[in-house]
Order: sequence, then C-alpha cells, then structure tokens
Amino acid sequence: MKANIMAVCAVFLFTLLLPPALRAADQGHGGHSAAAATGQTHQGRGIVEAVDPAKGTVTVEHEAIESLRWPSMVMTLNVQDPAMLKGLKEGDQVEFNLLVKGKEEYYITRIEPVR
Ligand SMILES: [Cu+2]
Repeated sequence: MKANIMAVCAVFLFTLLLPPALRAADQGHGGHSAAAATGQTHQGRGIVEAVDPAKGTVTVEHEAIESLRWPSMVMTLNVQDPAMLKGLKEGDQVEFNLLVKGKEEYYITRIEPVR
C-alpha cells in the first residue's frame, strides 16, 4: 500500500514538472531556445535598421516568423560571413534565412534585399 502511494506521488510530481516545459515552448520570443530546433533554417522578412560589418551583425526589424513562433521585433543578428552585408543599408527591405545554431544562437545564412 505504501508503495502505491509512492507511485502516485511520483506521477503527481512528474505532472507538476511538465507544464513549465510545455509553456516554455509557447513563449515565443522570450523562449527562443525552447522553441527553436538546432540545425533548422527559418525564413524571415524585415527592414534593416543597422549594419555592422566589423562585428558581422545586422539589426533588422523583422516580421513575425511563424515557424519560430517569434512575433515581429527588432533584433541584432550574426551573419555567417560579414561579406554578406556588402551593399546592405539602413531602410532596405530584406528577406533572410536564419539558421538555429544552438541555444540562443542564430546565424543569418542568406540575406537579400527585396525589390
Ligand atoms: Cu526577433
């Protein structure tokens, strides 16, 4: 009988632990890492706010990215190769591919102006 109670307790504790994990996947932008699977590439669109070739970053006000459950927002993102930033300037409307490299790690693997 005591063992049964222990088993029930274990199941109960387990279900207590589950909801936060599931909620994390639904957090959208705040839960970046939880929602994003490593190795996946996602497509985004946005407007360039700043380009920093020295750091290899581009700041974009991106539209919502459904596949990542990200709402629209301003982000500074690393590019795979700073050469990709050549010719990009503030105000450009762009399309980009974003590779999920790891926890809170994203790289733009393609970025092109939309004309
Ligand atoms: Cu973002």
